Order: sequence, then structure tokens, then C-alpha cells
Amino acid sequence: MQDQIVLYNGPNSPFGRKTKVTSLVQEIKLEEKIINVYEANFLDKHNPIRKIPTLIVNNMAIIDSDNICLYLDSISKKNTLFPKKDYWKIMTMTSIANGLMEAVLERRMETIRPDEEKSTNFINKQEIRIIRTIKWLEDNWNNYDNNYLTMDQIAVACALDYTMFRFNNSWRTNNSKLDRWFTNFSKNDFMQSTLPHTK
Ligand SMILES: N[C@@H](CCC(=O)N[C@@H](CS)C(=O)NCC(=O)O)C(=O)O
Repeated sequence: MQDQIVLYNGPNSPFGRKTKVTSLVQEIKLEEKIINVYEANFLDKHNPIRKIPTLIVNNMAIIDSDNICLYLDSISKKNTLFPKKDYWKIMTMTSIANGLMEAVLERRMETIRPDEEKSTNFINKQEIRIIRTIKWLEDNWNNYDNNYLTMDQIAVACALDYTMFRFNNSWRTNNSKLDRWFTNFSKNDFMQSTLPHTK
């Protein structure tokens, strides 16, 4: 019997986007349910952290976007997104992309708090982290092999798109190598069909 796979996702989560892109690239059929995580009490029985993405395979929950991507990759017949040769580089670069997503998300959450609860220090710290991380990627990230798709490429592209969605796109002027790569990579159908779509 075929496994029943449900992906609980949000309309514009960069972590969720990574998993959705992975399912498309790896041709894994799943049912995607877009939810409002802040009202998703039902999720607690599967994932007490109550975060999206959360994947349910029959009755088993898989949480954290990296675990979900590894799982989807492991059941796919397509080329792996985690080739052994560059495994640790790919995992580390994916973690850097995750950190960028997190900084953009944390900054955004802080900016929408009421003025009396907002911390300018916290917002500044996240902005410095965002700018430093993107510059670091510009200077240090070697995309390994542009003809072979790997997880870190998907994660970095989702993180950069999310930076533009929730912060700004000024990184594009100062990081020309990354900008060129991103412009090209974004043309892929799996990126176009998963753009964040709500404000
Ligand atoms: N490490 C997690 C992070 C997931 C995450 O932060 N998701 C956010 C949405 S983008 C969330 O569910 N936030 C709900 C909350 O903080 O209450 C992953 O990679 O899946």
C-alpha cells in the first residue's frame, strides 16, 4: 500500500518552501495543507513545538525542514540532493541558509510587535546578521556543480527570496555573483511555482 503523506505548510514559510520544492524535484506525491500555524492546535499532538513544516507519513510525524527534505530524498528514485561527495559542505551551507531564514523571520516578527514591546537592538542584530550572511555567501559559497542540483542551492535560493519578501532586495546590488546565480536559479519551475504569495 502506498504511504499517505501530508505536508502541513504555511503560505510563505521559507522552511516550508524548501520541503515543497524538494517534493517537486524528487517527484514525491504528497498532499499539501496550507494552515495558519498560530491557530493550529491540532498540530500539537504530532509536533509539540507547533511549527510548520510538519510532515505526516501515515501516522508518523517528521519535523524540521531538514529532516523532511532528507526523508523525501530518501524515498525518491531521482538523483539525491545530498550526494556523499559534498555531504558536509551541503549540510553546513543549508544550515547557513536556514540561519538566514531565521534571522529574516525573527526580524519580521519583532517589527510587527506593538511599539512599546519592540526592541530596536534586536532588530539591528538580525539585520546585521542578514547582511553579514549574504556577504559571506557571496565571498565563500562555491555552488559545487551548477549542473547537479543539491539541497543547499534550494535552501539558499529560498532564503534569498524570503529576504526580499520580508526585508529588502538591496543585497542584490552589493553581491553580484550571488545575484547572477539567483536570477538564473529562480527561473526553475520549482522556484516559480512556490513563490511566497501573501503579505
Ligand atoms: N527549524 C524549523 C523552523 C520552522 C519555523 O520556524 N517555522 C515557522 C514558520 S516560517 C513557524 O512555524 N513558526 C510558528 C511559531 O513560531 O509559533 C524548520 O527548519 O522546520
